[in-house]
Amino acid sequence: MEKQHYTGLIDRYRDFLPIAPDTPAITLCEGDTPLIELKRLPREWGTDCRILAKFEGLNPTGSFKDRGMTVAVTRASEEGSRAIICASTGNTSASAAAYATRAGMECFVLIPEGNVALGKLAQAIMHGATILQIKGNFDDGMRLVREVGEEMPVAIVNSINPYRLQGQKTIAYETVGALGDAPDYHCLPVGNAGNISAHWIGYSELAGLESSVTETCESSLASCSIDVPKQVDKRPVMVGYQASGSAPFLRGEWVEKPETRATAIRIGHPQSWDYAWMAHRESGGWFDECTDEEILDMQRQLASREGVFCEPASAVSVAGVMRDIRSGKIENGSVVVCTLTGHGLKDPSVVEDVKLESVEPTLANIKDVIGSKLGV
Ligand code: AN7
Repeated sequence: MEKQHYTGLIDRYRDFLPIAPDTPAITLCEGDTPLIELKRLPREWGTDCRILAKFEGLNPTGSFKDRGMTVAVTRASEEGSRAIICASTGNTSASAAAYATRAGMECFVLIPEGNVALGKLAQAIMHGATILQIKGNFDDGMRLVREVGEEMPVAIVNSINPYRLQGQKTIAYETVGALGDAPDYHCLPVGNAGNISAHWIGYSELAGLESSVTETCESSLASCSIDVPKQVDKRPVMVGYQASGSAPFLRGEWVEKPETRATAIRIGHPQSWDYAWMAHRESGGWFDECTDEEILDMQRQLASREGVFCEPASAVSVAGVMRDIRSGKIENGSVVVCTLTGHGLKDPSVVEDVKLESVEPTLANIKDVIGSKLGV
């Protein structure tokens, strides 16, 4: 029967994903997110670059992780796994917990004590995951997950699972679908570095070009020989931005004690280190870093001037783009896409310093405030 409505990534892109025709998809109708053109900020910066936000916060659990998770969990379920496991700075755990529930599987998540945004924690709890809060950071959790995966019957759904990257490459598909071409630049936050690698796989496939990331990644898939028809002639320059306290790609080596208020990307040992460098080299791109202050300031600007509320980690992409446009590194007239990886509602603590005052419920009080704001 023909599908009447959008039913998720796997149904839409099954031919381009390592999923057999008759495998039932474990889905929450992820993907198909909007590409929102920024209007006010580019004008203020005096640029005629087009800047578009791929707003991944509108996925079912509020981040891009759902794209990878639908593919990884569909495969794990098909292979008969009873349980999945991940280490997470928050979003992966929220997504894993939701998709495990869809699949009727157990979900175990390792999270760093004190450094996961409240909304993400609420999701993992509400979806019924078993939460292992560790006195350590994401990198410690990741090491443990790798070890336990060798000894226990649990499928790892971190992005070291190549099916995750296969799902996430669809961000590139949708971007090209919306623009009719690849953008000149695709900019995004880099933590564990799976997403930048996945974007590069997608763009390379659509351009009919070889990429070492695609090759290496596909060779680690059980059975995968995907032939995507060529749709565009070019690939974008890939630009990865990190938080200064947590910027191994800028230091050129792993960072032992990563720190940043953007907890989603508080990662010192990126698992897709080699892939991200391949994308960097093959696209002629670069990595750069922003301070927490720059990140939080841009998060606020996107919310208050563009109407787009993303989480702190996501805002690093636009903070970096602003600087690179101003310096001329990104030339005037370019088409720039920024992946806004997660929703601002995930982390309500960004407003914890704001104290609201209550007033008596009188018409005069309300009119006073409106009058002074509007100058009438
Ligand atoms: C909002 O949830 O690693 O470079 O464990 O949540 O592919 O790791 C989250 C990563 C960017 C970085 N933006 O992506 C996790 C986790 C948001 C994120 C990233 C993350 P990668």
